[in-house]
Amino acid sequence: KQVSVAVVGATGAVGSTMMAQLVKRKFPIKTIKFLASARSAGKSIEFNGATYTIEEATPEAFEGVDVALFSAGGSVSEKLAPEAAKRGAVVIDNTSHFRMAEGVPLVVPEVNRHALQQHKGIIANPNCSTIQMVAALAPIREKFGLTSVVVSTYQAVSGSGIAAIEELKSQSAEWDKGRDVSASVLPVKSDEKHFPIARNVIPQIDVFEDNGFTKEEMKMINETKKIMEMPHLAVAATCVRVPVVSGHSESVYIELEKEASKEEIFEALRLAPGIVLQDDITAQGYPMPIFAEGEEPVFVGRIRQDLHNKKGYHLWVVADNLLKGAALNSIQIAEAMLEDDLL
Ligand code: A2P
Ligand code: 11C
Repeated sequence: KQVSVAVVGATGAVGSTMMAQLVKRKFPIKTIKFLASARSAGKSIEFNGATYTIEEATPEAFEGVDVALFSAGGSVSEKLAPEAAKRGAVVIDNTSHFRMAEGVPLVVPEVNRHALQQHKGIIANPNCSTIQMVAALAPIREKFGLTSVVVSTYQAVSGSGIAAIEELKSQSAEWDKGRDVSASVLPVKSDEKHFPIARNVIPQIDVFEDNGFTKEEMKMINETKKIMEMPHLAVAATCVRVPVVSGHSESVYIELEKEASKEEIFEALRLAPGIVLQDDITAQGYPMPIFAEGEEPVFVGRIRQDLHNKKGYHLWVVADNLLKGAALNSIQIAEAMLEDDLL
């Protein structure tokens, strides 16, 4: 079966990665169109050796589309995803807008593929930092249960879009100026203050909520419970931006229901789809973002039993945030829907 595809936000960091994934994975495309803002409409875009003209994302643009891959910001999804769904397209939305909505499946195929069956036209792709964490936790939960998760993240600037990548690059070029380098994007474009990310780490991703956690931290907390179907799971997160272009890293502490040996945890991860166990401390073998960039799997290493709690384990989880964290997971959702006759 071949399907008609629309990529919304084709000029962005995630949109362009989605296009590359469609080609790489040989997604069965009947027709494809590339949508962005009015600013880009009329410009050319290359795809699989051919040149296409970018169109403005309007409700009518979704006529005849089978699957619409959205990555143009929450407000675009809010306005246009229902319009696309109304016209018969299945929307796979990369923004946070619909993720927690009742009736919208929030899916990492290796973890909760079955949730796709309940879709009503819109499927949400989780936040990048959530995807890689639940992908690593699900096979462990399967065998040993899970009672709590405490995560600290080290997130790459590409999670914040092309402007943030440019900012890190230009600040790195201005390195000698030290703390006087100019900043106007990170931590949050719309927030009052901006700080350099070169030579720095910023303990703020997205805006603060009333409870003192940031929106990114609350996404990790709420999305993890929804995807794992564990509404009472105790989850806490601290999300931090680091001067890495691509590849989010996470230090994750988990508590299990049952005791497990390190070898048993290794075995659960070795057998899990989409996971690469990279844990050989005798040879300094552990995941790092420079090696995860451009790669599809979620890499897990530095696995240690806690010294005070035998049911406690520490893990280090790294993945390319634009691939498994966004574009690849979206395409995998589309592939799963095709296989399961949902498209
Ligand atoms: P455009 O290039 O026309 O502004 P990133 O997160 O990497 O900055 O990418 C954002 C993506 O969302 C871009 O493709 C951008 O297109 C698109 N976008 C932004 N605003 C709109 C809008 N109002 N309608 C459609 N697409 C939009
Ligand atoms: C970041 N996780 O790294 C964010 C970006 O909800 O899809 C992804 C925002 C989202 O900045």
